[in-house]
Amino acid sequence: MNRRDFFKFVGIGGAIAGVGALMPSQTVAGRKGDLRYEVKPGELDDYYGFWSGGHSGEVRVLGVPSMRILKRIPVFNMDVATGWGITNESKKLLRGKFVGDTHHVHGSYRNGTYDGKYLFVNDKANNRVARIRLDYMETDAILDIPNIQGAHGLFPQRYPKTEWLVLNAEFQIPVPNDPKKPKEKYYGVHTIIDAERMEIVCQIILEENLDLAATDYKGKYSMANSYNPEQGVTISEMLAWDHDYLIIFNWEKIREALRKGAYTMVNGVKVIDGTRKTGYPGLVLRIPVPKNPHGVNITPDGRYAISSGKVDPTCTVVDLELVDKAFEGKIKPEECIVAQPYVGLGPLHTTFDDRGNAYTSCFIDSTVVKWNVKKAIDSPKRSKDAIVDIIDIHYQIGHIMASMAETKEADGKWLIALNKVSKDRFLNVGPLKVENDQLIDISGKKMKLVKDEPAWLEPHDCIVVRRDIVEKNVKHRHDMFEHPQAVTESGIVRKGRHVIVKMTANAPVYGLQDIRVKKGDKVTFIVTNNDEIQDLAHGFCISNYNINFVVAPFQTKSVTFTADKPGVFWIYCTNFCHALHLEMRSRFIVEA
Ligand code: RUQ
Ligand code: CUA
Ligand code: CA
Repeated sequence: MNRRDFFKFVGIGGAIAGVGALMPSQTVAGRKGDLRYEVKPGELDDYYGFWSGGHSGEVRVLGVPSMRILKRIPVFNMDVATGWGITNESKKLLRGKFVGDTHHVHGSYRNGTYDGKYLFVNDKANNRVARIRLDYMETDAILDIPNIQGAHGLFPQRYPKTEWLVLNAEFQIPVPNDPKKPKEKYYGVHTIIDAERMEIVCQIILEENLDLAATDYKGKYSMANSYNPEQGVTISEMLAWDHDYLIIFNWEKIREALRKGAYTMVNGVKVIDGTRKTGYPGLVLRIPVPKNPHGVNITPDGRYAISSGKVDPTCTVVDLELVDKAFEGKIKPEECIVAQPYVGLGPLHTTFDDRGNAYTSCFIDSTVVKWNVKKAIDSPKRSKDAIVDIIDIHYQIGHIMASMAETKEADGKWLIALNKVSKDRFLNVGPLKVENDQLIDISGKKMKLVKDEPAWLEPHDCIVVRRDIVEKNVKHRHDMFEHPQAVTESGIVRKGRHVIVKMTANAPVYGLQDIRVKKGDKVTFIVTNNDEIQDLAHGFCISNYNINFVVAPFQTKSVTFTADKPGVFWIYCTNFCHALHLEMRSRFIVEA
């Protein structure tokens, strides 16, 4: 036994009897646990993986199981390779904010599974929500959320389809944000967003902070774990109580409060009171769970909500059918808890297979713990009886996600462990090392680690979506006239001191060879790639003018700036598009 295993054994202590059943020598029953994970040259992956990019501000698309990175979708960041943040179109969405922190990326749903239409992602840094269109895999809307800080848990409605999104505010603040307010007047906020219009429907304020988010499979409830109902502003205050809450929001009551006008307007948003004493009746249910919980995930059958202990080594299983009764006042909130299995130290998130098993990430133990939900319900609270298998990961796991696990079509094939620390798993690249996303085959009884994948800071969470759901919706070219200024014929229009240059890009030429303006003119370039050929992007860079973007097939982008430097400036194509790509250039002549 090596040192690490020794410590683990000591840590698990009394679990040794349970762990005995997990010894590697045991034969594997049931499904084989030997899924194909090598994707050979020319072959395609079985799943699209969508990763939040953490404080890089982006979203990444990976192929699973190869773990090849296929695309980086700029969202809250500036991306020079695509020109995101530089063009008029992207500036309009970003409004000058290029710092983001994407934590939770989720797809839009219909009937409890992904419909392949949109992704949604939060920005914890600047309190925004972005929507990505999956047909182009590009960001198409960004919504600023007032009255909140720490925009964290985000989840779309799963049933009957995604009309609403919920967003949890992890940090409590005064609403409105008045610095004179004492901390007892700081609130957590549950924001409801119209997913199609990307508008705020309303906000519910309460004393508790709201961390991770989930919605049920019936369109009735959304939820949040709260680790700071104490309204603490220091770490010791946040750890003061021996229990915190899993909080459930009743959507019928939210709609009722809106209909009855039971809200006040704060910064243009309808704010409903959800506080303990004066809150709208029947809207919020607080289920006590052990100290400083993390995560809330719903079993694919829709029956149970599971929140992890974080500071406590258990998971808490809440029966959503009992939640109905608790809202009706027939039982107490704590009576909704049907199991509390011991899983390990530092449990954070839970994911699922299609065979009734849950997989919980344990940060401190650096393990993934597979446990059976039914077994946990039949076992005494805090017992280890429900544990089926434990696997070491490398190291310090945060999020965890199995293929299709956030849908009713969970398929129990692949599991991703998103590990915060890689230590010695890759070549040393200096003090700031990559993270380690590990691919685990969960198709058999025992979990099997098959791949390490370095991940640049800081992929936070992911979803793994069956290829057939997404692939059919992804387009090869833009719908050209979706952009109202799409250029079919090149030309220059002068309106006083504003020069509007319309240009086509068609390999290997731009629609205009020379563009002449006067120093001090305001210049707008509108560029449309009207190449019919698939997969042929053109770049548009103006030398020494700090302008550089690409236009995908049939896409239009524009840029407006002041021609403040006289001289001859070559406009050139940055994206290798043709044998004469280097000759694809035009002169931008700024007369003194
Ligand atoms: S939280 S590591 Cu931002 Cu997703 Cu749990
Ligand atoms: Cu167009 Cu290179
Ligand atoms: Ca607490």
